[in-house]
Amino acid sequence: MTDIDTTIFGKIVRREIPADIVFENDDLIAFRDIAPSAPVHVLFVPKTPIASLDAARPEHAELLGKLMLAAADYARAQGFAQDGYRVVMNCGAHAGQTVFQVHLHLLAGTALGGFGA
Ligand code: DGP
Repeated sequence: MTDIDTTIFGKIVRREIPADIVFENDDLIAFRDIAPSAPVHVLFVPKTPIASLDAARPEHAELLGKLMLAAADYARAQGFAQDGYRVVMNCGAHAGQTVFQVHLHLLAGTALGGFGA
């Protein structure tokens, strides 16, 4: 099995564990983070296995673009674009990546201090 299949996010895609899913299409799924760092904290996860940004290759460019645009579309639709929001992708141990399937954090709903998720 490959990355997303063996991660907790694979279990969410397969509905083996519950999650507050806010968006899904053939390419990706988005759900609320279990330990939110902001009033709004949603994770955007591609369904194609990619362990981290370091494992991304040119053939993943379109999918990663779709991931960014899905987060932007969601933020706009929810009314966060006017005041602003943050997207973060952790890569590897020093960034604090804990789930080894690429995912984009969307943080919104308040003025975000400092930098990071
Ligand atoms: P990162 O540190 O960038 O790998 O972020 C992983 C995030 O995944 C972290 O903020 C917590 C979240 N997370 C971990 N397990 C679960 C889970 O079972 N459900 C949900 N909704 N989020 C989870």
